Amino acid sequence: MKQKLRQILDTALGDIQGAVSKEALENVRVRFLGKKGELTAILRGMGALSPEERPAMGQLANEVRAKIENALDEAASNMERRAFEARIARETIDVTMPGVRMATGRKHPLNIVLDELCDIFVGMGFSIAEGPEVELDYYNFEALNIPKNHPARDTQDTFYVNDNIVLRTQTSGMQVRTMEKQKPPIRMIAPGRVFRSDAVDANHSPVFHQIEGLVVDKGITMGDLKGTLEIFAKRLYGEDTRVRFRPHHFPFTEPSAEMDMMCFKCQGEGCRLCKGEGWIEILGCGMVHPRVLRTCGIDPDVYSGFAFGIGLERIVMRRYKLDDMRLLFENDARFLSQF
Ligand code: 2NM
Repeated sequence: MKQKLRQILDTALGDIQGAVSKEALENVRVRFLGKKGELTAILRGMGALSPEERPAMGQLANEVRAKIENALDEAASNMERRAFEARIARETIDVTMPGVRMATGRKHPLNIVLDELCDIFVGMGFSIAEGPEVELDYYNFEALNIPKNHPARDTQDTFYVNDNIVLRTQTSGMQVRTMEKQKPPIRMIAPGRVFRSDAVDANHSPVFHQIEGLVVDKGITMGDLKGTLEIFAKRLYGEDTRVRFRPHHFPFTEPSAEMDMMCFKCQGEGCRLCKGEGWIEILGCGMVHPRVLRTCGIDPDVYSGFAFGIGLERIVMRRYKLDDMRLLFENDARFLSQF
């Protein structure tokens, strides 16, 4: 029996040493110490021994049991320690490694210039009004004295959602809304995205941007229009900038004009930049038509006003010497990351 116990101990210790997992250790425990285990069988057989043999053999069996249990415990805790060490090694962070630079976004060139234009007007006391890009026919055309048969209303030029709703072709709807709910004095600009059914090429896009402005008060004259827009041009292009006003026609203003600035490259001589004109068109403007004022609830016998509309894309293209408008809408990061 002594020999049998020693053999059990040797086999158990060998198996424990060879065990590579918790499951393997548990199998060893069951095989030797479990209810039907080999050592358990020996202990049960003790009853057959003589009373003289029993104490020594009992002690030996208990020692074997204790050794196996210790070996199992030790192997289990070794396994846990090794797993923990492996995890620590795996999760080690080298705090001396150089950092990974985060890719930060940046302002789109249209927004760089838009923000600048807004700053200029805010600096002159204008407030900013934003509104819907999907607009009622009434705000986009009707209230602006654009008659039903006007070519601008043609489906060739305007995206219609239905008979009454369009994608706004100008931001003037916000001017109308402002006049409807605010008593003069009014000084506001409405920047935003507008839509016209144009084919895409280097100088056209069905989506583009405008900043339209409106001033209404008692005694506003063409002199206020010219002074305000000349200051705007000088703030944007420098104090040396010269401007001129050319007669024009818009249904919503009377009289109407376009403002040009003298070509900064040829000083009015005519060159490639200004296409031989000597002048570069900056914006459209005019005195708000009395009919528009009245439609919006403002008495044209008491108040007068001027309005203007500035196309953003052309200013941006000139500023950054872009020869193709599509660059502003294709969102190619190689282009945009230069700003
Ligand atoms: C332009 C040119 C001239 C304009 C007029 C109005 C309103 F609502 F007050 F009548 N808003 N914007 C206007 C005037 C727009 O764009 C070239």
